Amino acid sequence: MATDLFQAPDYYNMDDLLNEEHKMVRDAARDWVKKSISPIIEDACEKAEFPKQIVSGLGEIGAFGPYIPEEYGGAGLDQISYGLIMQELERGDSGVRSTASVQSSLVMYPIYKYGTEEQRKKYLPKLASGEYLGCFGLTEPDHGSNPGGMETNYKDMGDHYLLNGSKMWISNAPFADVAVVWAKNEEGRIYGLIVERGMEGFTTPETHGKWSLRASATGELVFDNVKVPKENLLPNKSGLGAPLGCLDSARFGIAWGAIGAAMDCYDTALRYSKERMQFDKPIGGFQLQQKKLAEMITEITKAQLLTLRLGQLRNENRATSAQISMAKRNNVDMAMTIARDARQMLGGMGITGEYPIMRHMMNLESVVTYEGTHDIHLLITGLDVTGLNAFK
Ligand code: TGC
Ligand code: FAD
Repeated sequence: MATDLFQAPDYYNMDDLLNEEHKMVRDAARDWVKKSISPIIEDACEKAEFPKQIVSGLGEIGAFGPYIPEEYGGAGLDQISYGLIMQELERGDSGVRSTASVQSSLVMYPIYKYGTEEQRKKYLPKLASGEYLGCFGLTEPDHGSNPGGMETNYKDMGDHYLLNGSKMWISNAPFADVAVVWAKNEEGRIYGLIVERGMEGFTTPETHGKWSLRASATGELVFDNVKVPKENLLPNKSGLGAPLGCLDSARFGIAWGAIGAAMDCYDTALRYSKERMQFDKPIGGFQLQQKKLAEMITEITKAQLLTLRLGQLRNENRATSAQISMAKRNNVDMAMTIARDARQMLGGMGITGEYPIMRHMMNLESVVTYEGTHDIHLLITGLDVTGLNAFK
């Protein structure tokens, strides 16, 4: 197991723009990743195993529902703190960040925002502590980028709802205690339902054979005449805007998370470039390698500024969905480019698990696809600036 020597780059003194709480939260997450993720992550990825033992630790550091009010078990933090936690977790591994962002933004957020007071009290504290793990079912086998076409549906049976259909590519599904599932009612209107493990007819088969996000468990959600109690419907928002509202929050977290992965790749390549000798000098002394490092730190710095400003706008409730799309798309693309360049800088060593780069590189192939693909986010920006819809 390689020692974690990570040193976070801060080229523009971004720390000066953070308050004491931001730095405290960020440093706690950073320390936890060094202690609890770095020592186990390569092994978990190699075995393609979700390290279940991290769930309670994520709860302890406040990574589940950082911005959910404390009365429901959340940490009551602002959006910048949430972003910084996601950055640090993804510095460890995108799969770890995935577990936390699904739980926070895609499970706790809809229950908090669209649920009843009873639902909040019943589920949020257990999700915040990690006693419960949750998942979010939007994508279906035939409806990925166009979730509005979903076929999963429920019927009103008088004293309960009857849920049928299936979801696929669902993070956390194989281990989830609860699932927030999006389905159409008899009028074709989309609502969220809380489905619990153990309900008859509900299964969560695991998806195997992934070469990306291997430390995150992915699976299907299958509903075969599942009787869902009526009190499990999230009543306070309906339509596609309800799940998309959750995605705004999760995409914001990914925009920060991608910076973490990029930082780790840059930091690894920088250190290696000073140690690795070729032609009797460190490879960092060659102009071609310096070009890569200089471009990496430039792009990381730009991404840091973008997300910090977006965090300020989110704190003021002024960030638009299109602004979030731009940050998600830009930062994931930036991280992918940095991961590829960093891997090359390590030569043959770059493909081994001795260094984290190849793992980040493979993970980012999922991150660029989920929560809206690279192309979908470009079309969202295109629509926003032209007013013309190029989706359909
Ligand atoms: P469209 O007609 O544009 O919109 C339908 C309704 O939704 C509203 N809306 C939003 N509301 C809140 N936030 C947003 N970001 C919103 N975007 C749109 C919109 O105003 C409208 O409301 P109303 O009241 O008029 O009905 O919908 P469309 O069918 O044309 O689709 C638009 C499109 C393509 C942008 C959208 O469907 C989309 O974003 N597609 C990508 C799908 C996606 O991101 N799936 C993610 C699944 S979850 C996941 O990947 C988790 S991975 C987690 C992990 O492991 O970390
Ligand atoms: P498709 O929609 O079939 O897209 C295929 C290609 O066509 C893409 O390149 C896309 O950009 C392009 N395309 C599609 N429409 C257009 C268009 N109008 N114009 C131009 N190009 C277009 N979903 C959940 O609900 N919950 C989860 O927890 C979750 N976790 C995931 C975890 C992993 C590891 C992965 C890989 C996915 C996860 N997803 C989850 C699903 C993810 O959100 C979808 O994979 C994603 O939205 C894309 O859908 P798709 O795979 O069906 O691709």
